[in-house]
Amino acid sequence: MSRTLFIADLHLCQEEPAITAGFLRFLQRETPGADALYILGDLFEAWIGDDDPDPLHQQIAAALRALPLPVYFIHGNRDFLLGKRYARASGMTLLPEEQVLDLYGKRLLIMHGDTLCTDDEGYQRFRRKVHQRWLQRLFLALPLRLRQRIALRMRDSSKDANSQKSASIMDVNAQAVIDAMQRRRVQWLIHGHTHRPAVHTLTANGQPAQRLVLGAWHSAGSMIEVTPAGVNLIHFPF
Ligand code: LP5
Ligand code: MN
Repeated sequence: MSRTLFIADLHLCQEEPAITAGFLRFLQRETPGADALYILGDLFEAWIGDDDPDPLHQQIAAALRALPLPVYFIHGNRDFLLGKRYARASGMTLLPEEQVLDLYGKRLLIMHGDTLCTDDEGYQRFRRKVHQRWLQRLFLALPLRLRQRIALRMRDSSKDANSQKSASIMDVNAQAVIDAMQRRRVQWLIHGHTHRPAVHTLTANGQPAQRLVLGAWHSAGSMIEVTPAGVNLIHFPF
């Protein structure tokens, strides 16, 4: 049967080998026979440049490249610097931050989800800054060790900032969701980022609509499967 798979927020890193093992097993088990795999950001815990010699990156690139189906990638807020070189090495196609898909007769909007968190003004300011092309070029030109130190500092500041923020500020803004779905004329939205896996029903374009949120891969896997029969959020052990 036709099926297309979506995942996000794996936050792969050396320190969490169980998640990497779970991901590699997921690829082996789920991708044969599927039409495509979409990775909606934060595949990696932090990305400081395609030239990072981290062996985990090579291992993941080799696993992705060997897959029998097309793999698409939308950047997350941790791996927005993942570039063309790594895309080529892993065989992934980089997509823009929002993409509309036509799947088995349904129009679906996919994105990482951070842009929907418009109540989090501190984050949106930070995002606008680090998405400036010139600043990214400057950062990528720094020595690797310095980039590692800066990323670590950013992670620490982010953890500090998050501990001061309410849970609702760090969730999506309801109007931002409706606006995005109306702008793209879709009744289906799939995203990650908030780590709050759920299927939400709402009204957009004057009609019933659904927003599916992928879970983070902390202690179990999370994926969405779209088939001609429907859209399912599925959790599974590593
Ligand atoms: O990531 P998470 O889950 O902790 O929180 C996110 C938002 N935070 C971020 C920041 C990332 O964690 C940092 C990733 C760094 C890796 C790449 C480095 C590349 C650098 C490139 C430079 C061009 O995304 C967090 C949200 C939360 O999601 C929920 O939506 O709230 O937002 C913040 O925490 C933003 C803060 O409000 C302010 C940002 C503090 C960073 C300050 C930078 C200081 C840098 C010092 C450098 C010398
Ligand atoms: Mn994220």
